[in-house]
Amino acid sequence: MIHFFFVNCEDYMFFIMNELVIVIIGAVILVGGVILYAVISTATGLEEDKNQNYIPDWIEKKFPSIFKSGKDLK
Ligand SMILES: [Ca+2]
Repeated sequence: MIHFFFVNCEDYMFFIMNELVIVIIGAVILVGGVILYAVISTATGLEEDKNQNYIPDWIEKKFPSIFKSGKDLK
């Protein structure tokens, strides 16, 4: 029913593009935040990082299929 709010196709496309941009920016901020947290927390010693790869070891242990290096961690 959303089509009734828009007079023409251009307005509708603009609305969709805005939504898409917001979602993409949100995803980038989320991923960037996780990477930033991983690097900062391991570099400052906040999180344990025995193999010195800037990924907190508990994350590597939790997702061994993504982080192959986590297999060596005990
Ligand atoms: Ca690590």
